[in-house]
Amino acid sequence: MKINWGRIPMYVIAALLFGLKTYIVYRFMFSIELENVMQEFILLINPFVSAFILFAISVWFKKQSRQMKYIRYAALFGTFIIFANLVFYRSYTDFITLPQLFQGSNAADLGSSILTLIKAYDVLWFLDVIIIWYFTRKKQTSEQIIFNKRGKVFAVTMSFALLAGNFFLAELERPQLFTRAFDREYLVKNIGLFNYHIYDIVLQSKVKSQRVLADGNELPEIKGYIEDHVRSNEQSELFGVAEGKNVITIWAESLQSFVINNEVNGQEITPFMNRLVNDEDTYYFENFYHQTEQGKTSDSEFLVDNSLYPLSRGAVFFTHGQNEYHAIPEIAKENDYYSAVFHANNKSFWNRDQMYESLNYDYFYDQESYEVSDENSVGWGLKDKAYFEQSIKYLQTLEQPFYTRFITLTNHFPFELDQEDKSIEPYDSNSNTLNNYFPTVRYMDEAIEQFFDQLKEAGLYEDTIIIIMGDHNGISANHNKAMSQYLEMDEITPYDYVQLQRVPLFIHIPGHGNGEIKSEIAGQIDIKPTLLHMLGIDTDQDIYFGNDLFHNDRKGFIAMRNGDFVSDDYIYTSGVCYDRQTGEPIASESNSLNNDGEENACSPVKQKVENELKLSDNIIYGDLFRFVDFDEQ
Ligand code: GP9
Ligand code: MN
Repeated sequence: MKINWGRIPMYVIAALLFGLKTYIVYRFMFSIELENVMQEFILLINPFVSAFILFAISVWFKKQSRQMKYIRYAALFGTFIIFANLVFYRSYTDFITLPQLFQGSNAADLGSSILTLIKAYDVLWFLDVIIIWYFTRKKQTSEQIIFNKRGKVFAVTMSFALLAGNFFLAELERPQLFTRAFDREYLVKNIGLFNYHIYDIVLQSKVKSQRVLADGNELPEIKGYIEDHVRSNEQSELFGVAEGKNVITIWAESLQSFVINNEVNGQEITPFMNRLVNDEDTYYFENFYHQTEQGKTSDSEFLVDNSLYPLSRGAVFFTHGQNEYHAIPEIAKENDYYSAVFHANNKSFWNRDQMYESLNYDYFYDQESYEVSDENSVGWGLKDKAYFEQSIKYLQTLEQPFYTRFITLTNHFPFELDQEDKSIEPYDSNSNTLNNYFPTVRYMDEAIEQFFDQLKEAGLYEDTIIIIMGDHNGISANHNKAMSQYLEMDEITPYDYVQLQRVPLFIHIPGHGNGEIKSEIAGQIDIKPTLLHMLGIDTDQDIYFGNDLFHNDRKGFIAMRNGDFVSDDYIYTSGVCYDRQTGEPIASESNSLNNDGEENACSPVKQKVENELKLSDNIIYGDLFRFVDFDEQ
C-alpha cells in the first residue's frame, strides 16, 4: 500500500518527529532504570503520546497559517523544556521541579556552571524543530485546509485514548503511581516529562494555596493542645543517658515484630535480634507500632525526625518537601551534632534529596556513594551486607558526635535473595511473598549483626547508641490467608491485622546494663522526644505529638494515620472497638462508630485521635513552623 504522505496532517508528522527525539533523549540521555520489557514499552510510547496531544491542539485553530504557527512554536517550546531538563539533569541527576527551579541556590549553582553542562551535539535536539519549522512554513503558504468536525473529533478522541492507555499501563506497572508519587524518575519513565511537569504544577499550586491561607493564628490552639495533652513535666528516667554520644539509627526495611523470637521450618528467623531482646544494654519495645501511610519508608522517617504525622494521602516528603521543619538534625546541630543519612538508592526517591535539606541534614550518602554491581545487588539494589561494609569508611570520617540513619533495602518486597545469601529456607504457603520474606529477614538480621561487629572494629561502638526500628509492615492484608496459616490462627481479623502493624524497636546503649523489655504501647511518633531526652536535650519549646518512652505519664494512645488507634485498653479499627487484651469486640448495643457515630468505649479516644491528626495536618498544610521561633525562651 502506498502512503500518501501529503494527506497525513502536519500535526501527526510533527508528533512523530518530536516523539522520536524525546524518546532518544529519555532512553540515552537520562539514566532511567528499565527493569523489564513493560517498562521499555511504556518508555517508548509515552513520548509519542505526549507529542500527539501537544500538537493535536493545533486543530482548534481555524486558519491553517495559525495552525502551522502553533505547531512551530509548540515544537520549539517543547524542545526547550526537554533541553532545560537535560542540562539540569547533567548537574543534579534529577528532573526539574517548580520549587527547585525557584530556589535561589539551585538556580545560582546552575547559572555558573551552565556552559560546562551544554555539549556541542546538543544542537541535534533542535533538528526536528528545524524540519518542522521548514515544512510548516511551506504549508502555511499552500492551500487552506481547515479541519472539519471529523478531523477535530479524531484529534481529541485520539488524544484522550492515548493518554488513558498510557496512564492505564503506568498504573498497571506502578500501582498508586499518582497518589503515592514516590519518585520523579518513575513519573517521567511512566508518563513522560510533560505530564510530569503538569502533575508537579498542579501539586505545587495546591500546596501553595493552602500555605497562603495560613497566617499563624492556628498556633495557639496547637500549642495549647501540646501543653494539655502531650508534654509531660516529669523528667525522663533516661534523661541525658547518652549525652554527647553518637547516634546510629537503623531502618530495618519491612521488618515486623511477628518474626522476633519466632521460627520458620523449625529455625530461628532473627537470631541476632532475638539476643538483643534480652540483652542487658538494650530496651526492646514489644508493643511498638508503625504509623505510616502511602509514603512508607519516607513516612517513617518523617515521623521519627519530626514527631508529626505524615499525611493521609501521598507522601509528605514529596508534597511538602519545602516546608519549614524543626527536626532532630536541626536540634541536634544546635548541640554540635553532625547529621547524615546513608541509603544506597537513587537520591530523588521519595524526594529525599530535597526533604533532607529541609530537615537540615548535613549530608546524604546516596547510591552514588556506593559501588553497586550485578554481583553485590539484588532486588532493589545494593545488598545490605555490602551496604554496611561500604558505609563504615564514611562513618569513620564523620565529625563526632553524629546523628545518622542507615536505611536497609534487601528486605523489600518482592523479597528476592540470591541462593548463596539464603541461610534459611522459605516458608511453604500459597503466598510467595510471605514465603520469601523469612530468608530476606534473616539476611538483614545477619547484616545488622555484622554491622555491630564492624562498629566495634572501627572503635565506634562504645560511644554510640544504636536504635533499630522496623519502618512499616512488609506483608499486606493480601496475604492474610498465608499469614493465618503461618501464625496457626483460623483467620486474621481486623484486630489481628492492627496487631500485625507492630514493628520492632530496639534502643541499644552499650555499657548501660539496665535494659529490659517494655510492654507499654508506643509508636514512631514517640522517638523524637525519647531520643532528644536521652541526649540530654530538653524539648520544652518544641512542638511535637509523641511521648518520651521512658516517661510513665503518657497520652495512652497510638494513632494510625487512617484514624484507627491502639489505646491502653482498646483497639479501634474498621469502625469496631475491640478489647486490646482479648481481641473481642466490645459488647454494646451498637459497637460501630461508622454509620451512626453512636457512643461506645472507643469514642473518647477516637475524638482525641481525630483532633490530634487534624492539628498535625494543619501544621503541614499551613507550613506553620515558619511562624514559630523555637529558640524563644
Ligand atoms: C527506597 C526504600 C524503600 O529508597 O526506602 O521504600 P519503600 O517502598 O519501603 O517506601
Ligand atoms: Mn520501607
